[in-house]
Amino acid sequence: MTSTKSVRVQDFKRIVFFTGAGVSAESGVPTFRGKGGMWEQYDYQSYACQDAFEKDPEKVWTFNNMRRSMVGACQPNEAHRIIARCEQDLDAEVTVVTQNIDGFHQIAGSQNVLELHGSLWRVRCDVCHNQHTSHEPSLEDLHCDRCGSWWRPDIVWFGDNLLQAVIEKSMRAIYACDLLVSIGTSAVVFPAAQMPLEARNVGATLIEINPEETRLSSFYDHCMRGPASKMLAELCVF
Ligand code: BJW
Ligand code: ZN
Repeated sequence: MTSTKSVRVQDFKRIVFFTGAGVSAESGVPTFRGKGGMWEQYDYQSYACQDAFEKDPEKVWTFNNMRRSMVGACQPNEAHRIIARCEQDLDAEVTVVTQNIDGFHQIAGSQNVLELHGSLWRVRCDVCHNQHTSHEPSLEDLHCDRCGSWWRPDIVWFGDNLLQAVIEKSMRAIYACDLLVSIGTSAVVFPAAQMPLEARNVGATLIEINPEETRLSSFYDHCMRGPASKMLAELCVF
């Protein structure tokens, strides 16, 4: 593994930033796993799968409204801003493939963002296929304005399939990239966990940014151990 000092983002033409909860940690949004993670306090079987929603939609909505308020009170951090600046300032095609549902990449100015696990701000009706997006800190009307059924948070829960169109666009970007930077993901949730590694098959340079080692660290060309904002500031020198 060579030093990242030899890597200049300016030398790449198609860059993918593949992000997880760790990129928003410095904004004050808790990650899912590890110390202080969401799953320490809320077990995913009761809050993050379709069965839980069907059993007790109010409980699942209380959880998600709490998160809307909490995330709504936070802001994107320097890591999101550096990634957005890469899209704006580099002579390269930049794609953000994110597992995050907070929308921070878009708020920071990234335009080419693919959300693998949906959005905290979008709801859908599985009865009449209506959709609604709002940044209200707490969604007041929890029922579809067309047919009256429960709105369902448009988040990809455990056991849900990811949207095929989003997977296809993400894989297209990954198979075309010459640099992939994975940031702040524990790489334990499938199919997302495996996706960055596909970039190896097309000869791309792979960089992992994470304060901790992950189960997939050994597959990366370079690992930068530290918080996302500091490591990205070192990597992306304009
Ligand atoms: C920093 C930092 C700083 C800290 N800077 N870094 C057995 C084997 C294989 C697969 C399965 C299995 N059993 C079940 C499955 C399938 C399942 C799965 O993968 N489970 C695993 C947990 C085992 N997957 C699914 O169900 C998916 N669907 C699917 O596979 O469909 C087909 C199917 C259908 C039916 C049956 C089986 C298969 C869907 C997965 C959806 C995940 N959704 C969630 C959100 C849930 C709801 C909600 O939010 O309300 O998405 S789960 C949660 O984890 C969230 C995240 O996007 C996702 C990934 O987490 P992430 O981003 O990696 O965060 P953390 O917290 O894990 O890690 C943070 C990292 O940041 C750490 O490494 C820190 O070190 C680092 N960090 N500070 C940089 N400052
Ligand atoms: Zn409806």
